[in-house]
Amino acid sequence: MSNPPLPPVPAPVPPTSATAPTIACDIFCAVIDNFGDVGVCWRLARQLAAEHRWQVRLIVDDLHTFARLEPALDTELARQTLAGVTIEHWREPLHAGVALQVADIVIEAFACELPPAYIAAMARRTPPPIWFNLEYLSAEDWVADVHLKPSPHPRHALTKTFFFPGLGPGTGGVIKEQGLDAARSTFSASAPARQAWWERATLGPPPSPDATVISLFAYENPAIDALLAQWRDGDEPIVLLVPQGRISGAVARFFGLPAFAAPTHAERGNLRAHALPFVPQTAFDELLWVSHLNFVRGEDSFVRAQWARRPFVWHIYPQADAAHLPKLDAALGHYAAPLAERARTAMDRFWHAWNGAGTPDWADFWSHRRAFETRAATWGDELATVGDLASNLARFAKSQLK
Ligand code: TRH
Repeated sequence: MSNPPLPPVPAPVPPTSATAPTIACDIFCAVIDNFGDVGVCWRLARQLAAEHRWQVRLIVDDLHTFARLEPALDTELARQTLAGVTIEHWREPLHAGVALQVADIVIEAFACELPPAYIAAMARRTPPPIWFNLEYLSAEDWVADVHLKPSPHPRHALTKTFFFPGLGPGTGGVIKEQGLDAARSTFSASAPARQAWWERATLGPPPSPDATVISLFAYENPAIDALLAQWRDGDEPIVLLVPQGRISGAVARFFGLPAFAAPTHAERGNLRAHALPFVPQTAFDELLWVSHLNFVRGEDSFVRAQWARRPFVWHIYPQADAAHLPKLDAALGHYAAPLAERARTAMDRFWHAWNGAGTPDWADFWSHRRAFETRAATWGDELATVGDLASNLARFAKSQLK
């Protein structure tokens, strides 16, 4: 049987020569670990190129990690163009962008420290570039106070502006492409598109309508065993979708398998689990859209889960000295605030249990499913009022260009 055509996914299109970009932007990205650093930068680069018509160059130190998100990338090339973005392999310590061409806008992602030679070239440029440090996302209140604050360079006549993503007013917002809501609606309204997704991802038909579909993208997590057991022993059928990654080993152990890699399926009691391949970033949203509940992590998948307008559980990136816990609470402060007390407490407990404090209580959490679904939709509307990160950044940058 041939698959019906899929709806468009929100991959921005490159600019055409008729609308030649006029603003040049360099984004520097150092991959610390996992996929979030390059995941955020790649999304931002594509959006600035496609929707703002900027001439974007993305300079990344780890092309192998990048290629997991964008399989069209050739890891052997020093320079290539994809989706209207020039991609350069950042080879430290000497490489600093071909011929030290300094763009109008320079984005240093996540304090990755620009090469000194590039900074010197920035200082020689007239006028100097608009220089941003793009920070990690945090929902904490102080973010709005420091967003867009300038910091003069200690030696050069350059100013770095701190750009803080956030979930509330006065912050930089989070990334959202113009076509994202339309793509989600089209996909969700199309039974053939969803059917094709299930056949492609699980090599089988969609689950029965009474099943609760859950996606699981997480770091290693000691709470997983209790949760898998509760799903197995629960009253409702659960279909679990597990993209290959750091939690796959624990799922394999639960089912007594040597590994849990696509296309493995496993079943115990009321739990049926599918191992999924890691897909290109442009296909990741569909996993969130076919699921009733999404477990997400880090930064970029956390944001995509919010735009999916479905209930989700966040596995926050763990930091030393539990520095991540205030960030978890700050996010809950925004997201869970309008819920009735019992639902809010259940969400709070479950998110904390998933982040190391206590044992998750699935029955209690999911008894508030309808309230969570309603909140997921109203939260999407609220978050949209902050404006999308790329547009917020572009507007500020243009206001600074002389
Ligand atoms: O991978 P992450 O944990 O990334 C990060 C980094 O660890 C970073 O150092 C840290 O500071 C930051 O989190 C907070 O989680 P994240 O941000 O959700 O990135 C995952 C990316 O992987 C996201 O862009 C979605 C993408 N993805 C795919 O493209 N295909 C897939 O199949 C899956 C499961 C994910």
